[in-house]
Formats: sequence, C-alpha cells, structure tokens
Amino acid sequence: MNPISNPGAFTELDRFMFESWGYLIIPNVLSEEEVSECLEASIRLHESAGTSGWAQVGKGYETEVSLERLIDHPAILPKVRALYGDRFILQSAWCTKQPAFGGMGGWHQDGSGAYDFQKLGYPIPLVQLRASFLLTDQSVPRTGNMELIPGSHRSQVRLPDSIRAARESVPIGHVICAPAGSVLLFHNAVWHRTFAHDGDYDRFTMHYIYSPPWVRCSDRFENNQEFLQRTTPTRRYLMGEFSRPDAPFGASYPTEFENE
Ligand SMILES: O=C(O)CCC(=O)C(=O)O
Repeated sequence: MNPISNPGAFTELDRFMFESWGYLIIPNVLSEEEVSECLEASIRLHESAGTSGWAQVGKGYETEVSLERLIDHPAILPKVRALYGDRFILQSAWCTKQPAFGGMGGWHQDGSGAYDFQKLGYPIPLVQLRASFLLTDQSVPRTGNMELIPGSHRSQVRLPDSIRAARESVPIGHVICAPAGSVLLFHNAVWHRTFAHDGDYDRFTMHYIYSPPWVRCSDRFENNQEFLQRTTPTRRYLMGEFSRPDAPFGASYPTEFENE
C-alpha cells in the first residue's frame, strides 16, 4: 500500500491521501540525466563541506544550478501551492548523505529544537512541508530509505521515548520504496527516520522545505546577494524577497491627510 501521486496538479485524491497519511510518493519527477546531475552536485557539496558520516549540507542551490532548479520544480510546486495558497517561502534546503553501510536514524517529527511545534496546538499545523528528491535508488528496503509512520501527524500521543531511545522498529512503520528521481512530499508532524543502508555507496537525498512566509529560514541567516541577482523572479520570491502591501504596519489605515 502506497500513497502514490503523479507529478503536477494536486488532485482531490492527493488531498485525501495527504490528509489521511501525511505524505505522498511521486515517482518519475526527475529524468535519469537530471538525477545524475543532482547526484554529482550533491557529492561536490559534501566534498567541499568536508563532511563525514551521516551529514546534511544546506544552501546547495546557491552554487549548484541543478539543485537550484528543484526549488520550484513544476512537478511539485503546484502541490505546495494547493496546500499553502500563494504565499509561502523556501524555509531551507538540505542535501543529506546517508553513508555506505549507515545504520538506522532516530525517530522524530520535524520542527525547531528552539520551539516545539506541539506547542502550536492539536493537530500540529503544517509549518514545514518537505519535498525530498531521491537521488539514489531506494526501490527496496535497506537502501537508506525514509521510514514514516502513516497518519502519525494526527497522533495525540508521542512515539514512546523507550522506542525512540532504542531506535526500535514499530509495526506500523512504512519503509518508503521508490526509485531515484521520485519525490516524497510530507507533513512536518509525521514521525519519521532514516532507514538503514546496506549499500557500499553513499546515499544522497535533496530536501526542500516550504513554510508560511512568517517562518524563519533555517539554512541561512540572510540570502546570498549574488544568487538573488542571477536567479529567477519566482525563486527570489521563494527566498522571501517580496514586498508586503501592509509593511511595516497599518498601511491599510487611512492617513490623517486622507481623512481631511
Ligand atoms: O535521511 C534523510 O535524508 C532525512 C533525515 C531526516 O529525517 C530529516 O532530515 O529530518
């Protein structure tokens, strides 16, 4: 059983599956050439950051054009837009490496260590919608897949600490199996983890996180000016570079002059 969707429009069935399970799997988003380009870019990113072991490198879009293109990919953006409306930003983008023969990751929900999204209320709202582009084959288990617990974004109780501490499996864990070039789109509150990887090569996934416009970015304190100048208007907007009609405050209030 898989919540399979198609690239492009967010259908009524997509909405039902997303509401029910908290995620969608979208195969055939990237071509083989695009996958190789993004994979090479990901390897370069980690090499220049000098990472070792399980690691995440942010802001790859600033230097790698193939990763920049994924920011507003036409297979994914309509779905993000259907969930958020027209006003949202790219809160961050991370390139994750699960090293060869890497073990199980820890179960968690996405959010901010500084402020637990649980405090926002029940059910935890959609604040970080993540599109994860698989850049290596994950069509069978133990290839560094993501494991998600379907519907857990609506659970009123947390995954038991004992299970989390021991990195144990749960009977309702769903190991996402999909080929390279597929995208996993998921709600921040779905409990998930990185699954084991038995391969003798590093596994790379590019994660793009979209948020309402008032959320602070987590891969950058400020935008890179050179990147802003060379990128497209849509991407500039997604980097949070837009003007607000009500800025700074109260612009919709009539001024003294207008009242006369
Ligand atoms: O293994 C990955 O690529 C993602 C890891 C993860 O769970 C996360 O970034 O929140």
